[in-house]
Amino acid sequence: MSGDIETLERQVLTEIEGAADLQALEAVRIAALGKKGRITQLMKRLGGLPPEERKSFGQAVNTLKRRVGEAIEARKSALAEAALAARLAQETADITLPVRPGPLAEGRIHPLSQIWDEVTEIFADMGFSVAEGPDIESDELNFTKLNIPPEHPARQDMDTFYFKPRADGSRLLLRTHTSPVQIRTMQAQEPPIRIIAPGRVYRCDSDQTHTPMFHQVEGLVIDEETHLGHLKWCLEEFCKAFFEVDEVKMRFRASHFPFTEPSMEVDIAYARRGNEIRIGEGEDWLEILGSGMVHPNVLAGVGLDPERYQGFAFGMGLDRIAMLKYGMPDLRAFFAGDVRWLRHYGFAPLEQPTLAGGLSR
Ligand code: 2U9
Repeated sequence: MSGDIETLERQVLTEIEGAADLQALEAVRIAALGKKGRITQLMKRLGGLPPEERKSFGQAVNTLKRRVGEAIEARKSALAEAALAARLAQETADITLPVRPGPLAEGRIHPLSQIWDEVTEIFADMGFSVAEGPDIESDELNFTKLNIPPEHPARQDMDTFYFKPRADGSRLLLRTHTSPVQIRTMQAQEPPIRIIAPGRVYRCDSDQTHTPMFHQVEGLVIDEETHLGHLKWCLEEFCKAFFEVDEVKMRFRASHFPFTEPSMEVDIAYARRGNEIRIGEGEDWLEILGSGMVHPNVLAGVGLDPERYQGFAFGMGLDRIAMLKYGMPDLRAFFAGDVRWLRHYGFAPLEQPTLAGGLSR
């Protein structure tokens, strides 16, 4: 009898070792330990044995069951491991290879994201950090702190989207510029400050070159002895880097903003050569940004002594400079979600703009 058990054990263990996959192993398990399996059948003989043999027989079958069960588990792990190793060997990907044609290669970076990265890269190289703030702002931070009191005409000019008034009469609004981010930064940290604030802004306006939501990047530098020369140098360096030219002819035109004094709008020269537009040379002018020295009232409003600190600020429409740089005629197409447009104007996803490697390729 114990000879039978040993033979069965050898047979079953051999079958387990020989099972080539999980399915074959399951078949072996059922044939041995299933309801009608050989080991299960063996147990049924127990009743017919003389009482003195029953105990040792029962123990021997139980030991057999345990060993076979353990062998099956061990084989199962080995097979699962082998299956995983085979799959891993087959599924290796060489991430240094270029993207193959297919849906992945179809993806495009939106021109606005591209411009955002280019501008950030240029100012980061000059030591600016990026500051952010909420899209929903208070009247105080969007206007009052920027030297735009309640009766100021700029409040109307900006075509503000207001929320319903609150119980105390105050109204929240969608920020009309990213300037409140600079106010928040000045309230939170001591000079020297050197930040850019890129983000969405909102004005109730819509035509070929205006959308109710658009993007700005504004910059702010606050330090002791900051002057117009710093502003001019900074914006010239920006324009050369942004338009990827060695020299750029620029014009600083006197202007007016409530938050800067003096204020200047900045134009760059361009020339039309046949179908091509040359930026930085020629006799025609393109307005690209506004700028100025931070108004003393703005400095005082955040608790900075204007006798000790000065600063310069600038602002530009990201969508507008994207249109200029990449020759896109209609701003509304930016937000239409048309893949044909994106395929035409978009950028390759694996090419990040860097000053060393080139901003736009
Ligand atoms: C603080 C102080 C001063 C930000 C500035 C401009 C000039 C400007 C426009 C460009 C085109 C807005 O997108 S646009 O319509 N912006 O001309 N912005 S100076 O001046 C600041 C900001 C914050 C505390």
